[in-house]
Amino acid sequence: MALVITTSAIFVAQSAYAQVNPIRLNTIGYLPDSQKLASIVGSGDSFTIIRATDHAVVYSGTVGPRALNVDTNEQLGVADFSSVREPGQYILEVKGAGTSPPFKIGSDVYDQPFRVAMMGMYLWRCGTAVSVTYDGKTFAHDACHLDDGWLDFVGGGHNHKDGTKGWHDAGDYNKYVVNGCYSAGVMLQAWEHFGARLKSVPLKLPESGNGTPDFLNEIRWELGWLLTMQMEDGRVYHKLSTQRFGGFIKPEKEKAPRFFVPWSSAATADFAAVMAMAARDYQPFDPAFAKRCLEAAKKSEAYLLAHPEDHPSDQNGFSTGPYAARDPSCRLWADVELWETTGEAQYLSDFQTRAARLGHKVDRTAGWGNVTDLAMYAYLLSTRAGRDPALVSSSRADLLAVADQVVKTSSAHGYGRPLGTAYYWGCNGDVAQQVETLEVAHRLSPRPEYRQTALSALNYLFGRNCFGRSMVTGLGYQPPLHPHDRRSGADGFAWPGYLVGGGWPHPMDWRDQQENYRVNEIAINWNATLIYALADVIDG
Ligand code: 9MR
Ligand code: ZN
Repeated sequence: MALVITTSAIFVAQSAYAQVNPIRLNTIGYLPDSQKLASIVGSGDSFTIIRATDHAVVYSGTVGPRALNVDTNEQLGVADFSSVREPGQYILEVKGAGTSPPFKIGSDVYDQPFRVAMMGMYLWRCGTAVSVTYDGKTFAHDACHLDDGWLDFVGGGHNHKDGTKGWHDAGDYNKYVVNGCYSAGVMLQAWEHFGARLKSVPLKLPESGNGTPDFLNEIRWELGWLLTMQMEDGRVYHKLSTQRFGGFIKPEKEKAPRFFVPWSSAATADFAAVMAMAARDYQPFDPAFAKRCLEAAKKSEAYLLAHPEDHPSDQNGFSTGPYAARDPSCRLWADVELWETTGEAQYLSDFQTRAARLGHKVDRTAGWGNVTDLAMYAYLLSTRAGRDPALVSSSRADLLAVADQVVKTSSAHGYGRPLGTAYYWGCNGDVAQQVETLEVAHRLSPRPEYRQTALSALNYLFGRNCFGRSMVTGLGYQPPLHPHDRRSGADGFAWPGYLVGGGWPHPMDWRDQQENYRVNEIAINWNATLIYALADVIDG
C-alpha cells in the first residue's frame, strides 16, 4: 500500500490494521531527545521514517537481528530511529512488512495524555454531576450516590452518615479506602516531585481558579470523602459499598443501598499517611484544610499506637472488592509521612524501628497491598535532619539495586517492558509504577538509563506491545473500546483517559471485551501510577 499521510489515508491505514500491526511502537509519540525504538515482528530488514507534511524520508535504517521474546514467543527485531529529533508527525515503514500507525515527535507529546488521564479522575467523581466533551463526544452523568452511606454494618442501626464524594474505584462504583489512599498518595507524591510543572497545568475543573492548583483540586475530591470515613476514635472504615456488584447502568441509576464496612488497621494507617501528606501539600493554599488533615492523621495514628495488632475488616455480607491489605507496610508509611510533615522525633523513630525489621527495604513494586516503597521514597527523598545514616545508606542501596534491575529487565525484553515477564491482575498499572522507582533512583543517583527506562514504560503502554495498541481509552492508536466500566457499558462508548489492567497470566490474554474484567477493567490505582509517569515527562 502506498503511503500517503492525510487524514483519510490514516483512516484507510487503520482499517487495514484490523489485524495486529507487525510494527509496534509508542503511538502517542516520543520526546525529541529520547531513545526511539519500535519492535518489528515478521520479516523486513530495512525501514524508513517518513514525515507526514511532505512525505519526505527523513531517516533510513536497518531492523536489528530477530531474537526470541520469550513471553510472547515472537521473533522480534528492533528499529532504532533515536536520531530523528525534529518535531513533527511521522510513520515508520518496514519494507515488506507495512507501515506503523502515525506517531509524533515533540517535547509536548505527553501533555495531552496527562490531561486526559486527569480528566479520567474527574469523570470518576462520585456525589456530583460530571460532564466533559472530548473528541466531539460528551461524557456525562448526573449526581450519583447522594445517599452514601448507611451505618447498619458498623453498629449504627439503619441510620445514615455522610460518606459522599470521592472517586468511584474502577469499573464498579464502590469506594474503598485502601485503594483510595494508595491512589491519592501516589498522586500527592507526583505533586511533591513535579509540582513546579503541575501547578500551572489547567484541568478545567469546577474548582478551577479557586487559588489551589487544579492537580490538587482533583485529589481533594477524594480527600473530602476519605475524611468522612474516619470514626470518632480515629479508626477508619474499610470501604463504602453495595453488598454486591451492581449492573452496567449509569451511577445515578444505581439505587441499591451502600454501607460503611467495618474498619481495618490497614485503612486506618493508609489514611493517616495520606492525611499527613495532604497537611503539608495543601498548607500553602488552604491552611485550615491542612490543619484538619493533620489532626485527622494524628488521631488515626494515636489509635494505631494504642492498638498494635493488625486488624482486618469484617467484610461479612459483602462480595465487592475486598482490598484485604495487611497493615505493617501501611503503618510504616503513616510513620514516615507524619514525621515528614511534623518533624516529630517519635514518628521518625517508629518508622526507623519498623524499617530496620524489613529484610530488604525496597520491593520490586508498590501497590495497594504493599506501600513499603511509597514510605521508602518519602524517607529517601526527605531533606529533614535526623535520619539514621545506616538505614539511609542500606535503603538507598536497595532502591538503586531495584532500579538497576528494572533497567536490565526492560532492556532484555522485546518490547522494553520494565516489568519483564511478570503478568498478573492490573500489571499495566505496575508497568507505570516502575516509573516512580526509576525517578527516585534518578534523584538519588542520576543515570540516563533510569530516564530511558521510565519512557520505555510509557512506550509499552501506548503501543510498543504485542498488540501494537494503546492500553489507555481515548488515547493513541486503537485504544480499548469496551473497557469493563459501568459508565462506558451504559453509554455504549468508552469513557476516555483510563488505563486497562492488561493481559494475564499470559500477555496475549488481553481482550478488548467489557465482560473480561480480569484484563480489561480500569481502576484509580492504575490511573494514579500512569498519572505519576506522565507527570514525570510532560512539558508543563
Ligand atoms: O486490583 C485488584 C487486584 O489486585 C485483585 O487481585 C482483584 C481481586 O480481588 O481485585 C482488583 O481490584 C478490583 C476491586 O476488587 C474491585 N473494584 C475493581 C478493582 C479492579 O479490578
Ligand atoms: Zn457515585
